[in-house]
Amino acid sequence: MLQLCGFSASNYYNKVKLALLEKGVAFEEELAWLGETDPAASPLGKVPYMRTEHGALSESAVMLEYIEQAYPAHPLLPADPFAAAKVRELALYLDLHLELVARNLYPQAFFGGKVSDGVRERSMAQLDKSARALGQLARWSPFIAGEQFTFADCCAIVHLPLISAASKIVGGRDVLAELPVRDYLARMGERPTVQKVQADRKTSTALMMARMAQR
Ligand SMILES: N[C@@H](CCC(=O)N[C@@H](CS)C(=O)NCC(=O)O)C(=O)O
Repeated sequence: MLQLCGFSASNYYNKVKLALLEKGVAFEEELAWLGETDPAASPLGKVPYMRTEHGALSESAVMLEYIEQAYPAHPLLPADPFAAAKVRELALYLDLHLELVARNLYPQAFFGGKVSDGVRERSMAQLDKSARALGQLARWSPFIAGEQFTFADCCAIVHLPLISAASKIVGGRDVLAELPVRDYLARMGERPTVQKVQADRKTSTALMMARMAQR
C-alpha cells in the first residue's frame, strides 16, 4: 500500500492527500516532521514524500502524476491532452508563482519571525502579478479549471488560504481579494475529502506549534 510521509499541517502534504482521497486510493500516513524525514526518500528533507511498491518519490507534483497514471480510476485530469495541459499549467502557477512566493512571507505571517522590507515589497509585487495571471487562467466554474475536480483544485484548496492570510498579515492586504476565492473555497469545503484534510490539518498544526514552543 502507498505510504504518504510528512505531516498534515503541510499544504504540499495535503495537496497529495487530497488527490488520494478524491481518487479513493488506499494509503497509509507515516508521520515525519521536518528534520525527521528519510534522506533516502526525500533528498532535500522536504515533505511530503511517498513510498510506493517500486520505491520512494519526492515532489508533490510528481506524486500527483504518478498516482494519476498508476490509479486511473476517478481521474483528476481531463482526457483531452490540451485540457490536461491547461490543468497542469494552472497547478504550476499555483505552486510556483503564488505559493512559493507567498512562502517568503510565512516566517513573519505564521512563525513569529520578521521579514525585511525588501522581501515584503518584492513578494507583494510578484504576488500581485501572479494573482492577475491566476485571474486570467482560472475558471471557478465550479472547479478552478472548469467542470471537473482536478490537480489544480488539489493545489488551490491548500494554497489559496495561506496566500491570502500571509499577504494580509505581512503586506496589509489580501492579494487575492479581487478573485472569487471565498466562494470557491466555501464550495470546495462542502466536499467530505476537503473536510477530512482540514480537520487533520487543525490537529497537526496544533501539534506542530506545541513542538515549536518546546524548542
Ligand atoms: N516543491 C515541494 C515543496 C514542498 C515543501 O516546501 N514542503 C515544506 C513543508 S509545507 C517543507 O518541506 N519545508 C522544509 C524545507 O523546505 O526544508 C513539493 O511540491 O513537494
